[in-house]
Amino acid sequence: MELLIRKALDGDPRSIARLISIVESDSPYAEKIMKAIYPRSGKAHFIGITGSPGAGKSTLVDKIIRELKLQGKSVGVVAVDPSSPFTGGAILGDRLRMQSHALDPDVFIRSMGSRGSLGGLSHATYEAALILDACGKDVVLIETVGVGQSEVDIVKIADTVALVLVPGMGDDIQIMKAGIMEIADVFVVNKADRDGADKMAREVNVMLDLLGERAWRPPVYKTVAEKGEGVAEAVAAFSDHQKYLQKTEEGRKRKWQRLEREVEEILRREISRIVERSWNETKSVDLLNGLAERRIDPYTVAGDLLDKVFGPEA
Ligand SMILES: Nc1nc2c(ncn2[C@@H]2O[C@H](COP(=O)(O)OP(=O)(O)O)[C@@H](O)[C@H]2O)c(=O)[nH]1
Ligand SMILES: [Mg+2]
Repeated sequence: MELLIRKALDGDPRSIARLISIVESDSPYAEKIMKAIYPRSGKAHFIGITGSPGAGKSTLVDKIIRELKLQGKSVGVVAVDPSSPFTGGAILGDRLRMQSHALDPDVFIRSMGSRGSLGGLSHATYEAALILDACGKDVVLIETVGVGQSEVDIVKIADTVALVLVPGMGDDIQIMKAGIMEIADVFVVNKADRDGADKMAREVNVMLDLLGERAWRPPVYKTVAEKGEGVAEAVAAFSDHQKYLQKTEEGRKRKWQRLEREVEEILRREISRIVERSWNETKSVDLLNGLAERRIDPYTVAGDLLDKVFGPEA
């Protein structure tokens, strides 16, 4: 294990992949790995790329990687797709779209399904990003399918959130109701080769006006991801946003919030593990019969169990 961690921290892609798999599988080694890598993390810029399925996120990520590489940066990608455990199809698609970097040792691409807590985004996503960070990636791109909660959850992980929109598609109505306007730091209107991109960009700006004055006014860019057009400008905005966070109170607040949530998430996981173990030891035919026959109620059962685990004072 020590050797594996050392090799990963030195940037060996296969060792990094192994570490992420171990952490993802929730093995008893996961905590050991996270403890070992944690002191080396905290340097990378985490950029969330979110938006509706088909908006062009993976295509865009591919071009963002290219741009970052031109700047001499090393890049890690975590692509999260909730449909993957069942179909695998979407993830294959993501892979294909980022294939131009498949053989590049400086670019690490990882796809994973989303399950577990943190809303739609699994904690493993965040841990994978931390591992990539510790293993020397300058930038970690996190692609999430913008369905429901995961779209909003990305803000808990990423320093900078880019929301990818496309002309038409009724996105204009969608974004307003999803409360997504507030979480985006940069707007990307992709597929600008299609009609309506200017209108879309204007609408976003109007909505940003309605949100009122903010220290960071999210810029709106038009891109044609397939051709790489406009991508350099968007990437420059990501880095402007990072600089903004580094020198403002908002940046510090975001960081602290994330750290708080990290501890809370670990606490939740550990506590439920302990409680579940105790419940599995406690439950019996007698007890379940008692519940069925209403000789005892589930609140009392749960309360007794908690008393047993944490003591009656808790
Ligand atoms: N016309 C056009 N199509 C694009 C553009 N960017 C991506 N696409 C296409 O849109 C489809 C979905 O792209 P993908 O990157 O998989 O979207 P994702 O689901 O958001 O990751 C693919 O067929 C892409 O080739 C663009 O700028 N213009
Ligand atoms: Mg994709």
